[in-house]
Amino acid sequence: MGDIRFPDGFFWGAATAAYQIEGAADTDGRGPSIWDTFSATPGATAHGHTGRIACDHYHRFGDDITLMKSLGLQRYRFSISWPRVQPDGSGPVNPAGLAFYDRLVDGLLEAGITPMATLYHWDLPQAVHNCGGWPARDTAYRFGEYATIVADRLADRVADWSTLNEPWCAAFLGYAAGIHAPGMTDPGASFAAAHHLLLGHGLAVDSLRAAGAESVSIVLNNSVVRGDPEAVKLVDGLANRVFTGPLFDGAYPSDVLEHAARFTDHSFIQDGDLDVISRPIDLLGLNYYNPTWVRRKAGAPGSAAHPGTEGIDFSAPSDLDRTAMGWPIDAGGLSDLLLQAHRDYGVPLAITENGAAFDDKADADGYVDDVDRVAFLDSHLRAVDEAITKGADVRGYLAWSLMDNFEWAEGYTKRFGIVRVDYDTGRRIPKASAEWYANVIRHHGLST
Ligand code: PNW
Repeated sequence: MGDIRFPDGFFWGAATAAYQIEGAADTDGRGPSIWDTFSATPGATAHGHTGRIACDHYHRFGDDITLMKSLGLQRYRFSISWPRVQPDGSGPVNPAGLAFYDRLVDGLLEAGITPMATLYHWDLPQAVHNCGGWPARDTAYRFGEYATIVADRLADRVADWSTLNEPWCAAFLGYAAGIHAPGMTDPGASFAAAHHLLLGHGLAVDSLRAAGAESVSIVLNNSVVRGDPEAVKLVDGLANRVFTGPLFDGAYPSDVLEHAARFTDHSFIQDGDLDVISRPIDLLGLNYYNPTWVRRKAGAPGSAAHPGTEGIDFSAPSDLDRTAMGWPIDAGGLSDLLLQAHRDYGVPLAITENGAAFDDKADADGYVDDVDRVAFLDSHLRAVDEAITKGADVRGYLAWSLMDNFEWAEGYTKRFGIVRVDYDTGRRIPKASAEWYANVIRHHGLST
């Protein structure tokens, strides 16, 4: 081994999402989102936790920027809350909501941190859901209009934009498995949702271009699928190619269409949609947590998030270490992900999320010596280096997450932050992993 240095210009940062950190759910005219409704539904989230207060980043963003600066972060990826900007998801804009993102962006720029804005990280305005949500075509047009509002306001200062975060989660965890908002279990609706998310993406690309955005991307959580070739092909289709086919080839793969025909007649796919969806993008953001293992096994229930996978077993090898989410740790999957994407899509890549929840033990001062998280991040950065060495065009790395936050269905019970949040006082305390990461950034690499 030896020291690892990353390419010149490779960027370092951290990521968050609006509903997971902002709180201030009723403040300054924000409208309700499907996550407010879902998290208020008994049994939907751990302990009934909600994002109503979360990390109170809406009020503490100034201190959070100071913290980012002290860690040496070069970039910060955040998402914009659609219902804060447009409380009903269409019609009147909420000036106070837009003004928050003005303050955030100006503060970041003043601190020398490059903002990377994501337009949609799952907090659909409830009013849009009430009109049909993502299974309805109109939602894509509303999203395109919302994108214009935000881009017209911020693109003079924000160069780097993503349209959607992980449309797979939004469509299939939200509408098929029902474990994310809006909590539906209707596979047909999940395929329609996926299509309208993609259409909304394409329309938002046009909005962003028209406003002069410099770099436009989408963030996917492509699965690295390992196991029996036949099962791998099916799950790769349902997790990855259902999105990357339309985005990069301008067509749905025929095997995916055939499989989905068990649940839908595809009548939501209209002439011209694929042209909009396949608009060129500048960068593909990839979020990586773990691979997916699949094998044929008689009687296996399959995965509700992958419609029609009865007879496939999704369990990971039992010898792998796991995070507090129960997710297997496999850093090699990150090199595989990057090399596959490099080979298949021909577009520059960035890691827009990577990280892990562990059972953090805070000392009396709130300090967490998270050696497990340091080891996780270290091994995954080595995997990024390996992919770059083998030719993948990877432009940067963002840790998930800057701070502990509302982990969706898991509420506040799972901590992904490199900074601890004391939810009683709101205090932020950098963990050992934050100090380690600051050092990685300073050295632009790792020492062995
Ligand atoms: C991502 N899955 O979510 C999200 O972008 C973050 O908001 C989230 O906090 C982070 O990963 C950690 O969970 C995912 O079940 C949630 O495959 C679930 C899955 C994948 C990604």
